[in-house]
Amino acid sequence: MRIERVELLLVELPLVRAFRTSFGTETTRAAILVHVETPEAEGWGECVASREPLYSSEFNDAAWSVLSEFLVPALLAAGPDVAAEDVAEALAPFKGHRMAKAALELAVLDAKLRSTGQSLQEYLGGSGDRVTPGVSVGITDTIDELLAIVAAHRDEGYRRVKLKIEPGFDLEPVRRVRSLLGPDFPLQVDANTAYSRADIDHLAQLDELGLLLVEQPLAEEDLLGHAELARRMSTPVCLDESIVSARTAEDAIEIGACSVVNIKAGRVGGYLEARRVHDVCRARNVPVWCGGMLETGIGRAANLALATLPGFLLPGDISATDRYYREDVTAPFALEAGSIAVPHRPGLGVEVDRKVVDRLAVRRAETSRAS
Ligand code: OSB
Ligand code: MG
Repeated sequence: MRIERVELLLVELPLVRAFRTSFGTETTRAAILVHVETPEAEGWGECVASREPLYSSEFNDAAWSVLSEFLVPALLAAGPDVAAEDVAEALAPFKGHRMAKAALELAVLDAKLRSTGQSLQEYLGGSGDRVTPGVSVGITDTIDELLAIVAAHRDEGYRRVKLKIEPGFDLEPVRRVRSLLGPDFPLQVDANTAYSRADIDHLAQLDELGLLLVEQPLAEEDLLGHAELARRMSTPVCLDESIVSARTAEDAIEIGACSVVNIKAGRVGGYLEARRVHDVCRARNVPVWCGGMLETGIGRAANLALATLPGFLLPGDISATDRYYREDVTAPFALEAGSIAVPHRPGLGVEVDRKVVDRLAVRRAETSRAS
């Protein structure tokens, strides 16, 4: 790919409903979109960082800075022709900033696939026409409010619910949702690192609620704490924040810190590394599922493709567009009979509406190849 021009656009999309987690409340998603132009095709990528470094250390201003000052120049300097498979290596000298790197790699990959006519699903090695997603439900002020939201999602056709929990909003709300949904409905919880090793006995009480898994209860770095927790509870422990590469996935599984892995391409530095995470988990019979970061249609299209790889054995956080946004930068993804169609057209398989992007953009930058 000869990349002629790279554009960064920070867009703001109001959320249909405020999304509260143990780390904060989001009412608007601010996302950096990456647009690359090559003679053959354009490509789009999305950075899953948000405004503040609350989920992880990455945040939009840092991602913008590292992209414009270091990553985009390094990509353009990597030669007139750079393959999507070489992007990660060209960016590797710069430590961390995986979400920023993933966005740039996805844009290059999309351009390449659009030019060769291959879908991202086919390129990644996935198969199938539809994905059965779950829905991630934020913390609410009251349990009644939570029950109303969960009931509405169940009635829309979602077949797996994930509840956000935090100290003070855990056993009781989950118990009430369990009795609303009945004993067999797939239900799981996500603490986004809100607990400590001192809470292990408390967390073990979740065992009586028949959960699919408990996601990232302890700190990002606390693999041994998660291993201890996994020994002391029967509910499978799943890691999200802790898994930043195929290497960390392998290590976490090896020491018994998790028996399920949430894969987010942004968190691990791109869709190619995400596939490697999938591969190491699959080789060890560890089921994976596709996490979400309130993506626009760009990241959502890519996640749908990723979620069709064979090791994705649990429903992912890839809900329909209307669970997040009234207006998106692509055509909406709809839930039909409990599932969402996977794009099959080249690249991401979706058209980005440039007019909407331009209207929602609050910041822009562009870099062109010098010669
Ligand atoms: O921990 O999975 C998470 C959203 C933002 C940041 C972190 C997380 C989430 C979600 C929402 O749970 C998933 C989605 O529907 O996009
Ligand atoms: Mg999570």
